[in-house]
Amino acid sequence: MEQFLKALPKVELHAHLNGSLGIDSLRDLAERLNGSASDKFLELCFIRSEKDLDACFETFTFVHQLTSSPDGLRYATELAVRDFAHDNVQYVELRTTPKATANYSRREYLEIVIDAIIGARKKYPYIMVKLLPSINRAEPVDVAKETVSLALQLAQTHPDLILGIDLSGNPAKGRFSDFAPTLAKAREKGLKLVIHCAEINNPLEVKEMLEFGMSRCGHGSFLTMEEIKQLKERNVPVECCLTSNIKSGTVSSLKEHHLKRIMEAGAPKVICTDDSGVFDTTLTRELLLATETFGLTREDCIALTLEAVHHSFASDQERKKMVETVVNYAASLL
Ligand code: 6MZ
Repeated sequence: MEQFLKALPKVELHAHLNGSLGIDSLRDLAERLNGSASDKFLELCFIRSEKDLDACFETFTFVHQLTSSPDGLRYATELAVRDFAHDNVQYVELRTTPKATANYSRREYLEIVIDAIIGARKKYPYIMVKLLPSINRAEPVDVAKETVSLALQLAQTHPDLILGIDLSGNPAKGRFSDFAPTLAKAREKGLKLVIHCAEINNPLEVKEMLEFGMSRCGHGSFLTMEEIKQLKERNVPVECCLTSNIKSGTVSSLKEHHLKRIMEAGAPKVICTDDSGVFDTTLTRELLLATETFGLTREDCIALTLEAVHHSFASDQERKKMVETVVNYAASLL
């Protein structure tokens, strides 16, 4: 099964750029920037088994140190694409929060990432890469407004690259209702919305988010059966990130993972990594965990991949190409 899943041309729809650098990439990045990589520092960039969501958000601050310069950010973007390409991912929607440091502005942050993606597309032509700028809900609303405004401007020059906006960050911080008008503006102007929703237990906020609507729901760990049915009616998939949910302690065990309830309800879902670096996983591994835990077959994994193609924000032509690649792979196994 593992070999089959590794070779499967996979589709990744929920991946945070700074969380998606595997150990080798982090070492390459630290060596390039600092001449060497201390094992102690690299250890800080990974979650062990804390089962603590706040610990996850602290972990990102270590990776962010390596991407706080233009060179670090550019190389990290290329390495993240490299890691997905090596896992035989044929399409990835990378999300990232534009940051302002002493070395770049939020606009420059996005321009650097865009340039790096365009460069990486040439180096790894097998993989299609898209970009979803993220709003960090722990930051002020004015920052969110700037992010949406930049995304809209840059989407004009890169319409095949910037396809939507993500709302993420520590779910215990900030209020969705404060960000809703800014998200609504992004949607009105044509950007898709992916929203981290029900990652922690906050029924009132989940209700607000579902009323507001979204193209895909990030995590959904605390959705009730009623809410799962609502998403099914609207054809909104839940982006299920198994290892992330276990390591951050929002789901108690793989067997208890809500992917089971979602599948039983026949509701749409996609399997994703979230932060393949920080959580030390790959999309191959996430699919393997799903097969081992819920007894999925090869055919189920192919169906899941086609479902991910369907829910991606790729163009019709790109989706057609992805379907063909998956179908050809399945046919080659017969
Ligand atoms: C919510 C998350 C997340 O944007 O610097 N992020 N937000 N829930 C999660 N589940 C564990 N995992 C990552 O990538 C890292 C940032 O993505 C968000 C956090 O804001 C984190 O700082 P970028 O590329």
